[in-house]
Amino acid sequence: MRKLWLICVGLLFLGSCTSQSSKQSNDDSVNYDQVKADSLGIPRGNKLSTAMKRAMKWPQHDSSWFFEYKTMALKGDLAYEKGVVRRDPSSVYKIDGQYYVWYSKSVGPTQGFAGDIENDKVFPWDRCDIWYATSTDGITWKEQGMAVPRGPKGNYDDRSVFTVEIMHWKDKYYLCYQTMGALYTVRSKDAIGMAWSTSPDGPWTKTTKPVLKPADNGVWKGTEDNRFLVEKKGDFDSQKVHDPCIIPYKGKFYMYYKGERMGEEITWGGREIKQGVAIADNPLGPYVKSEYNPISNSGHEICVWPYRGGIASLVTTDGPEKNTVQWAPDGINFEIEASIPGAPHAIGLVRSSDTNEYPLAALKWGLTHTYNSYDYQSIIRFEAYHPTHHAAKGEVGSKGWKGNKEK
Ligand code: AAL
Repeated sequence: MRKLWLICVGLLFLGSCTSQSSKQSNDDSVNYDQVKADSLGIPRGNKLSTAMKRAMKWPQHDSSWFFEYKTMALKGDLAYEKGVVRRDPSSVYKIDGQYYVWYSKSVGPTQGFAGDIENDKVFPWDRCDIWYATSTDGITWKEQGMAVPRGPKGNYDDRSVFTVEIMHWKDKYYLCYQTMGALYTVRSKDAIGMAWSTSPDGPWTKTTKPVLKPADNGVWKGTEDNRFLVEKKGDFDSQKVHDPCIIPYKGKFYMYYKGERMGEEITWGGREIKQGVAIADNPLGPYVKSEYNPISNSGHEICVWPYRGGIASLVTTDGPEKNTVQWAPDGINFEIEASIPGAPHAIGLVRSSDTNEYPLAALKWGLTHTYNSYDYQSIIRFEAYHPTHHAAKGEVGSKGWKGNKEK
């Protein structure tokens, strides 16, 4: 008897599930667009699943933003060197027939935060200076030396200068980069610094003060050096401002950056990371954070380029919208254009190419970095291409992808 009762309850439960799913698979004739439905393979009729209703809202069946890529090792001085960290390459500029790149460089293993943080190296990007290299083919590189060193003891940048970007504007070059002042603790806040020069070979003049700082509206809980314990988390960039990249845009200078938040949590897409933009009238600032910040809900290193009057962005690594290419007609309001399998991170784009040629022209080739071990990273090259078919080996069309190499 008890068994029969349990079976009845089970059947009732199944019944309610079925009626629930048929409720969800209902008519969506309001948004139904026959042309789009044919293109996207959305069934006719009035029984659309939630996934199909969502697909119906996609703007188009367009693969022009979709890419795959391959990576390859660099040669010469930027080939992997044990005991040395070279990471976070800047954009690449072609100047007088030579490609230039700037990057973070440090030596020795990472000890972390458990030991003597006054003398140890807590991260691979701790105790870095900014170095640069040149190449004629983008594959074999010659390291030219240090461009920007850490500041003197007591300065806001005396512990590390790292994750650099370059902007060429009129007759000057501007490097912007992350800075860390001693002591580097788990709760340390950082700042963005800048240096300018009339030549890519320097000498570089640093601004006396940071050009961007974290928001000052979070409150730590207690005194333990623990970044997850907070009374108040504050804005998305209450602890760190990272990965600056400046784009001259609409007669102003848009500095895109990544924020890290005090009390960071894990979301349904991983780390709680967002990006923002700060805007200035002049390259050296002052940079004012946009009222619309944050302008992404995901991402890690900034990778942005101008495209057809707007700004495109490759969002990687963290958050629910990681591994997507997005585009904002106004540099602020981004929409997803494509989802990229395992998108390359820490990218340095080749700024000399015409990024307006087609959506992904900026990504024909560029630099990225790889973890040879937790301690040591090296810079590598990527080349993106636009696949036009998915075909088996030997199948007609299996070589049918359009190369994306620089012309
Ligand atoms: C990078 C960047 C920032 C972080 C670390 C070094 O790739 O996001 O620079 O601080 O990792």
